[in-house]
Amino acid sequence: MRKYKLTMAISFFLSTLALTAVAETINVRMEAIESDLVIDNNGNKQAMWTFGGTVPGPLVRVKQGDTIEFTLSNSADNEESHSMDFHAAVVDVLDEFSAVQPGETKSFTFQADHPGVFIYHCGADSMAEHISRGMYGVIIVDPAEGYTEEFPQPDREYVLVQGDLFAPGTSAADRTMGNNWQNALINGKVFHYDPVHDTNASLTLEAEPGERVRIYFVNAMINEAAAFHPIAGIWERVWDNGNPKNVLYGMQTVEVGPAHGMIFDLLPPADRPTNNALVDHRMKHALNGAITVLMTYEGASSTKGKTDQLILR
Ligand SMILES: [Cu+2]
Repeated sequence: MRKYKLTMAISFFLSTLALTAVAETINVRMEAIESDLVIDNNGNKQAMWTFGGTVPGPLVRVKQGDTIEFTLSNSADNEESHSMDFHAAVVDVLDEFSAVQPGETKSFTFQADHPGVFIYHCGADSMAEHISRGMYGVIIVDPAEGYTEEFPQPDREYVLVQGDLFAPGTSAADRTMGNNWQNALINGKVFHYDPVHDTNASLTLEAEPGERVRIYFVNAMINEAAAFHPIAGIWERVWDNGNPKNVLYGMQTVEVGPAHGMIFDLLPPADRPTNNALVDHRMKHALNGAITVLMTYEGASSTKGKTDQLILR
């Protein structure tokens, strides 16, 4: 009995040591940029507000337990105040998440204690306008225990962020009420990865037959949920909020609310080439931009869905 207790104590000590030993401090700097951005596959532009000049902003990826030292700079050339709201942070909304005036810079620190896939977004007034003009992105917090049988290592990983596109010049009040809504954006563009509905689309997601394809899906739409479904497939597993403890099996359509994220795994057949259309099954969203084609075939790109190719630009 004593030996058992001692073993337990040692293994607890070692696991604590392992957790603390790998925790790192990560520096993340972003600049708020207000500029005209291409919002479809045809080169059309609209006045957007961004973190770092892209929609979505840069992907932040850390490990559970890591400390993030974040700095937001708001150029004096900008007209708006901006702020940063990391959904992976437990802090003070009036302190860390407060607005940064043009010409100012602000830093804060938080520890990423919960694993998962989280949105980050600007929370400056009017939040509806700042988010729907493109001020959002994704932070992935990988679980401290790494991959397990219940949370297996994927062969490919893609990040898909769904956002709104309103008619140019739409006021904050109209955006809040959903007026003048025009399109759904996937990673910043209408039908970004869908050459079927837009022949100008040059990108698709790719995988080899039989690979485990992991989608980090975040809904950045300000008012509406996304009903995420893989046409001609079934989500083999889904993790609500991307937390390995929140697993669902064999799902068809999963509702992802505004400002929420989930992990979706797809296992395409190993013995034939296949295609899936990853859609928001809400037809209003799908047919106005929220369809993504995943092509699975032998000889697929060896870089898409790997290392720095999680968000295809
Ligand atoms: Cu903003």
